[in-house]
Amino acid sequence: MSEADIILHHYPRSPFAEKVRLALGFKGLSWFAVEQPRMAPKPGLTALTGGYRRIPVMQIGADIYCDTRCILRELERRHPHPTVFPAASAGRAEMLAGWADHHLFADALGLVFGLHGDRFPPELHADRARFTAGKYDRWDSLRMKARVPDLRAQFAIHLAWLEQALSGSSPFIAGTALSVADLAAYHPLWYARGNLGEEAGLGAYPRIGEWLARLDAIGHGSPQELAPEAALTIARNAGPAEVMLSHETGLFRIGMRLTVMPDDWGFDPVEGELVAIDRDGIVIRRDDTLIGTVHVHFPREGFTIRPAIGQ
Ligand SMILES: N[C@@H](CCC(=O)N[C@@H](CS)C(=O)NCC(=O)O)C(=O)O
Repeated sequence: MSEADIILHHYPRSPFAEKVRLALGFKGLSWFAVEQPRMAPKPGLTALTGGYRRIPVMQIGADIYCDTRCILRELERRHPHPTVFPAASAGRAEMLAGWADHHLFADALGLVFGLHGDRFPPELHADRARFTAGKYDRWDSLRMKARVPDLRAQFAIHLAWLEQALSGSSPFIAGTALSVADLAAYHPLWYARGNLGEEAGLGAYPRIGEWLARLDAIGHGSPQELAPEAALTIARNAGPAEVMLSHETGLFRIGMRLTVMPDDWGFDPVEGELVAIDRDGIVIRRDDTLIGTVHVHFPREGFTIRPAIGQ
């Protein structure tokens, strides 16, 4: 293995991981797959991130990329062809991806748990109730079931929008070329279809059906299994790469201690020293007794940044 190898921390049934696996496939990349648990604790993951437990996380040597928005941007920087950020849909594709990652994903998740929550162990319900701090009806099966009719109606509206967006001259959601909007809209439907089969109701939307088939055919590139301990050793033996963000600081001084935390779910703050920040991303440095120095990268969008206590 080399320090530039892509390692994806994931688990097979994770929809957000599927979004990245599809990008890896589209770009025709080889990568290493580390399977992480689907609930906390995830010691082999949080040792790298400093507390962030969401899936997926991408690791390249001692650089740790959290959140699919940040992961896709970094993949694009390192492997620009073929692009998942075509110029013709710049901005628009990101906006649509934000809608899909939240609204479409919430419909799919709510339907899967509302219809078949009993397929998942009670420990998972309890974990997700803590993870989302009470959102999604506290993951209470009865309350989730009661919301199914509303969710069906919401899902139908969102699917109808997609069907319209895929009309005639637009084989992809934001136009003639695949973009992050397609990757983001794909994973909730992949998840709904995988868990609900025909009950997901996708059969009523022929253009979505054709579009899904096109994306299904992309595949995942060439993954190879890697043990979690091996990924930690790679981080320990590597040094963080040169930082590519501009060092624009605004409110924050380089070197100050900060916490970075998602603003929607998975409220685990990660503390470290500011290395770089710009409009789109932030990099913090962590010096860890187990794995040495790592740089942890986050997007700005969807994250809150605060001075660490005592700053
Ligand atoms: N905005 C995040 C969302 C990630 C996310 O919520 N992932 C789910 C899995 S699909 C998760 O971490 N669930 C809890 C868990 O796996 O522990 C991203 O784009 O990466």
